[in-house]
Amino acid sequence: MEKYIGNPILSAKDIPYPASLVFNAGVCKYRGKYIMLFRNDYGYGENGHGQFSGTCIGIAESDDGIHWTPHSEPWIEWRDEEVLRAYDPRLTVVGDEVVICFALDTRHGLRGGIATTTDFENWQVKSLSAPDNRNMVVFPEKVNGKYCRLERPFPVYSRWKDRFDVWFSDSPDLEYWGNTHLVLGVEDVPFANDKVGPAAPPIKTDKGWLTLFHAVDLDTTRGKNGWEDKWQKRYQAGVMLLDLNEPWRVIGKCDEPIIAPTEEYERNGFRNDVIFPGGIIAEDDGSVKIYYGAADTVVCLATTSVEELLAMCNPK
Ligand code: M1P
Repeated sequence: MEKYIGNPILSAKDIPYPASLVFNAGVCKYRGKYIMLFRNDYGYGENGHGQFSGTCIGIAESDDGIHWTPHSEPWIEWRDEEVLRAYDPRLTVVGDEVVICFALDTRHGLRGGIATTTDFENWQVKSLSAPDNRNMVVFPEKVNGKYCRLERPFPVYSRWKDRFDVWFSDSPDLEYWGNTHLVLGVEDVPFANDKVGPAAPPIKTDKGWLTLFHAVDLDTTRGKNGWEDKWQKRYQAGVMLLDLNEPWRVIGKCDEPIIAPTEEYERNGFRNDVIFPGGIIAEDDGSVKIYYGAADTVVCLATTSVEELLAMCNPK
């Protein structure tokens, strides 16, 4: 795993409209171009200390997946009587369309959204989950005739406050979701004590579905950390291998983080020590590009290979 020497690959200074934090991007390779949708929290301090005046999703394009050109306008800013904002997009090419997963803050809870597009100009919302749920990501092909997704609901009554896990559901049409299974619990990850959640879309290999997750540990001795008054968590990236036919079954998993916050741009920002992968591209030569938000402030790139990721998954 190598962090790109030119990191970050996208940050607020590159954006031709108001931007404060540019992070947590989804990326796909579609019709000959790399496309990125990224989160932009803008207007820092305008609504009081530590507040942003808005969040939008921006779009950027690239010919090589490394050098990016943002469009002159945001892609969407979703705000209405019920929805407060949309953010943290993830992109999966399924057949000839792109499935977009995103999180929505609403007046009645956090919802996971799924939409489709074929041109990034017109898009149709297919489903919005019941609250509270987010970090959804869709598999690149159907399994047993169904679309599949990983997700991270927020069960606050049964597992005390922060104890959030990775779950699986499937759907005949991206609208109706069921066949729900627990995939990965916080207790299954030695470097998490708070939550684990889905990251970038799974990659199909002959050994299984290779997929990243974020793993969060909380340390209350950390004190003030980042721009926020109090931030005591650390986000790191892990990888696991899921069964090809029963993708809720973990058949391999890393024992240590595969991307940990070590660099200045990961250790210091709005929230220090956050690695939040949302995009992955498996290239034809076996190399892999991983896109991750660093310190909730910038978009970064790490490179590896399918082979190396598989080797990190110890059989379970
Ligand atoms: O600050 C770290 C992350 O916190 C939230 O993620 P989660 O789903 O784990 O609660 C989100 O605000 C995410 O964007 C952010 O990177």
